[in-house]
Amino acid sequence: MPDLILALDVTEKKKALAIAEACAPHIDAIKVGYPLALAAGLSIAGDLKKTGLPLIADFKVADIPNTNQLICDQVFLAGFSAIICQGFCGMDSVKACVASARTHHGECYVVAEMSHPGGKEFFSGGIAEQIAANAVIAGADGIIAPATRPDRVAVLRGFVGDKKILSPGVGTQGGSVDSIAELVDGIIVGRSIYDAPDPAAAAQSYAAARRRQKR
Ligand code: O7M
Repeated sequence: MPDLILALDVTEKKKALAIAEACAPHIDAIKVGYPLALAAGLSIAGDLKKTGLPLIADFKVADIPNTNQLICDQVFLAGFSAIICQGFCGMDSVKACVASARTHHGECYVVAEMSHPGGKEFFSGGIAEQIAANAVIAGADGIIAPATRPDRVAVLRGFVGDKKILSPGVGTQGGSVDSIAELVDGIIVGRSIYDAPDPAAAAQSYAAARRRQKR
C-alpha cells in the first residue's frame, strides 16, 4: 500500500496548519514546497512537526554540488526529514544532496520525470531513464515520477528496482489512484485535498482508495 503524501501548497500559514492537523490522521507525510515555505518561512517545519508526520521539502534543488549541499543542510537543520532535488544537473549535484541527507539522517528523492504536459518536452527520449539510473548510483532513496503517465512510471520502475517512487499528479492533474497505486510507494496529492470543502474527508477518501490496492 503506497503512502499518501499531502502536498501542502497553501500560502496562508494558519490555514496550512489547520489543514495539516485535520488531515494528519489520514496521511503518511507532508510535502512542503516553495509556495508555503516562501509565505511562512522555513520555520514552518517546526510548526508542522507537531503533526508527528515526516516532512518532505520539495525545493527541487538544482544547482552546483556545493550550493546544493548548503541548501540541503539548511532544509534538514530546519527540521525536514527529506529533500527533493532535480536530477538534470548531473550526478555530482545529486550526490551532494544525498551526502547532506546522510549527514542529517534524512532522505533524498530525485525528480526523474514531471507530471504536467510540458514534462514530456525535455524528460523524454531517455533522459528520465538516465536520471533514474543516476539516482540509484548516487545512493538516493528514490525518484519522483508522474502519476499522469503510469506507463512511464512502469518503465522507470525498471531502472530503480526497490528504490521508492513517489508520484504526483493524482486528482486535479488527471492521474488516478487506481492506475498508479500498484506501481509506486507514495502518492502525492495537493489541490484535491487542500482545496476540497472538507480536506480531512478528502484525505480520508484518498487513503481508503489506496488501501484497496495491493502494493
Ligand atoms: O495535486 P496537485 O496537482 O495540486 O499538486 C501536486 C504537487 O506535486 C505539487 O506540489 C507539485 O509541485 C508537485 N509535483 C507535480 O505536480 N509534478 C511533478 O512532476 C513533480 C512534483 C513534485 O512533487 O516534485 C517533487
